[in-house]
Amino acid sequence: MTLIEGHRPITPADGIPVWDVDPYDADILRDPAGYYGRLRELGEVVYIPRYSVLAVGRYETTRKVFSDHDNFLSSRGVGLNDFKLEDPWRPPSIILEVDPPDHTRTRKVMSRALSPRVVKTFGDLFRSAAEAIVDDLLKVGTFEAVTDLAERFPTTVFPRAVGMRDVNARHLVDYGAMVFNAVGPDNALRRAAMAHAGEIVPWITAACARDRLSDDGLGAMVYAAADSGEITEAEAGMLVRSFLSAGVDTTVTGIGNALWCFSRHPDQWERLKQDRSLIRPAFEEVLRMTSPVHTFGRTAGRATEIAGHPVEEGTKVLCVLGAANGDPAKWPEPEAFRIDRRPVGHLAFGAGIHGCVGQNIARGELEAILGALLDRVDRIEPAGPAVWRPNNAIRALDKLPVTLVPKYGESPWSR
Ligand code: OVM
Repeated sequence: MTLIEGHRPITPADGIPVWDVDPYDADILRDPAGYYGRLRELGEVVYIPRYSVLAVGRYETTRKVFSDHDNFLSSRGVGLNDFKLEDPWRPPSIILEVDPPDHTRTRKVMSRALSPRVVKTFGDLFRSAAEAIVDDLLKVGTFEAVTDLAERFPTTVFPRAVGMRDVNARHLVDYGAMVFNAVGPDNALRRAAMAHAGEIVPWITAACARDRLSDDGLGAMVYAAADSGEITEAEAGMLVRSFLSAGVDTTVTGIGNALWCFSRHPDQWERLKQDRSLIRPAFEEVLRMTSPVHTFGRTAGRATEIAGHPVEEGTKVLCVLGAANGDPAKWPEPEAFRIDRRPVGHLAFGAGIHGCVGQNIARGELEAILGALLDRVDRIEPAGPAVWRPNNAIRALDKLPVTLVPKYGESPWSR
């Protein structure tokens, strides 16, 4: 037998539905609702022969597999490639692509750096940057929100929060595209993203060194853990790389998707204008509705089971977070965007020991953007069709033309 995408072909247990689909087909990635629905409908777990993987998309089962780090490993990669059989494209992440007990030590350092207490100190930076960008955009009124707002804000504030001395917004965004497309198959998307590797990877690696970081940012906090002997100097550099891998594309996508939701659901923007205490719940609903990270995988580290179906050791399991976040068995009227839904337990940040360690900073960034918009903007209107950008792991927009209609009496020129 030949190796398919670097993992061992499996024989699925009898009773597991076989589905001849390519989850990484560009049309599915652009508009995944039908794929999500069919995946949930077919069963608790399905077998996809094209990649010789299992896939789960019902809420309870997806949550269970995704958080069961004893049976379903991260150390063999969270994409289609099994790191035990094939070399990864870069040295594996020491927080994402690792299991306990190694994971426990690095995770502790990152949770300290990204704790609510630390994130709070970035409040003024996030607010002033959000206000300046929104004021700027109100001067033109109509603009392309992916580049001019969704990419611009995180690439302005995040390198400053990390304390990067070298800033290259384009490289940060392109590196994110590489990291997230890399978990998919060797398709055109992955190849196109990887085409930039020769220039970007060395730039990223260099930017993570201690002397390329200020002494008052998140990077310095990680290097302080090296000084105290908790981690090595090399590990500190690797953890800074994780900030740059996971912190840019995800928040760019969160902002873009939030603007997409509000421009398409003006009644919910009205509701938010009436009640600003809904800013945070509204962002959680954006995350549930759009699942910025739509799919991450795990590898069965031993013979186990999913919903009573036997699973052999070495099996890759796609956890389709986007499908779970739209499961009608969990979420009443899942396709309705309701900012007061308070979707506790959504899987957009994952679940379990690998649950997003940066979720507080992500919420802080979105709060700043939505707050600056609420202060100034009466309506967020579509100014053309939204275009989605297919990515093997991220559900993000490629183009989102919008018009911001200022509140009466709110002139950016007077500021
Ligand atoms: C990392 C990493 C990369 C991508 C995603 C992520 C969502 C982490 O390099 O540690 O978490």
